Amino acid sequence: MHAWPASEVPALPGQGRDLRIHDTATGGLVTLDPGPVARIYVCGITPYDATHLGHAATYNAFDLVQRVWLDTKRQVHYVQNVTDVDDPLLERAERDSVDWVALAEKETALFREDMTALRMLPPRHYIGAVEAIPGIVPLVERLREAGAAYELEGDIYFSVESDPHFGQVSHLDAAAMRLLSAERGGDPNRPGKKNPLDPMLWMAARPGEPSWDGGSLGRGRPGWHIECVAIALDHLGMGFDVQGGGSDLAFPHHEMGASHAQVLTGEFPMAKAYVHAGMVALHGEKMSKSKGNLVFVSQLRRDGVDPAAIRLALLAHHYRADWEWTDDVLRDAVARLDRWRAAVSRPDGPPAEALVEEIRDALADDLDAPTALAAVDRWAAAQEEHGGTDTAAPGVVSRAVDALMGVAL
Ligand code: 5CA
Ligand code: ZN
Repeated sequence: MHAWPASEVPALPGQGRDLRIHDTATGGLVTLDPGPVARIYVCGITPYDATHLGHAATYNAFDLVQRVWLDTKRQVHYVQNVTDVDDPLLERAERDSVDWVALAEKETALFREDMTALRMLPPRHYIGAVEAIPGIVPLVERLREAGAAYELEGDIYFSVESDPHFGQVSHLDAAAMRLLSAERGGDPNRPGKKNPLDPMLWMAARPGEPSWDGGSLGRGRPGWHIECVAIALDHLGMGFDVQGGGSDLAFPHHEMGASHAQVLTGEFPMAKAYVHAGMVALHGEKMSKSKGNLVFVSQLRRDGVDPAAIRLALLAHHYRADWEWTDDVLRDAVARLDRWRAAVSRPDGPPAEALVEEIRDALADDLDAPTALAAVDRWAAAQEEHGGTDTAAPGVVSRAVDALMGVAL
């Protein structure tokens, strides 16, 4: 699949910082030390509805990761998937009497437009589940040959007990895992499973549903976790730097994915940090396609909201916090954008070197965007109050805000 165009990332004077970030698996901050090429896998959308602000907030967090690394002069190998075949997509297509392929293509196209408008840097590889099937089948076959997978009425399940490290991403107890598994795509109550938590690797073809040739697995379609593992191992290999997504993916998705990969390769861990963004709510409840309490990026854009203001609204919240979208959040962001644009549109201003370092320090410290915004606010306030004589400063501020946070002033 093709991704979307990259906005330019201006080079900044001085030195970037190594990223320190919260890792769900260890429960603490880790300072990542990627080689010259940092490797990150971020779970992509299931394209059955338009991009909402919760999605945008999560992708904003990982865009910051990429920008902090680029500022250290590293290359970034960023991979993202599109879950372009899965139950929720097929159910929505059925409900709306539309072709599931057309629905996935339409919503993926809209996602690309939203990401471009928000200046989110694209992944180097943007891979759909369907196109990944030829790589998924041999992995499931290998798991079965290794005794880590078993068949139940034609479906193939992964045995969580085959991974001695199972549980080390989310650290939940069995009861909590069981609850979340039922909520998030698992089937803990299906009779005949070895362990209720075992996730499906390959679902045998169901009447009226799309299916693909699975070699020795028979016709069917892939499970959700093996999709991301196949794409990540194919393009990044084991031991990559960051596995990213929203906090609702920590269990079961990232736990199961890590187990699949660890059993397949015999290596541990799959990723050096499992990074999870908080959930954005609307009217007191997590924004979710299934509940329908959504604010769409594309709707805001149609309403004439500047994408840079949407981006500032996201950046005003720490990525790990759960927060609520309100009209005030957007109003504050629009006002901040106006203040910043006025401040950088003058021919000179207060010196900006220290500000660039403050933004770098804040973002390298677990992506603390609110602290970075506060630093820019102080510079803009000083500009408004007494101005300055540094003719380079307004340009330096614009470039820093764009390079490090994707906000075009
Ligand atoms: N296709 C899978 C991942 S492989 C999936 O979870 N798709 S999704 O469309 O449901 O979500 C895409 C990303 O947005 C995930 O990282 C998810 O955790 C995140 N996300 C979904 N809802 C919210 C929300 N309300 N707030 C923050 N992030 C969210
Ligand atoms: Zn995923």
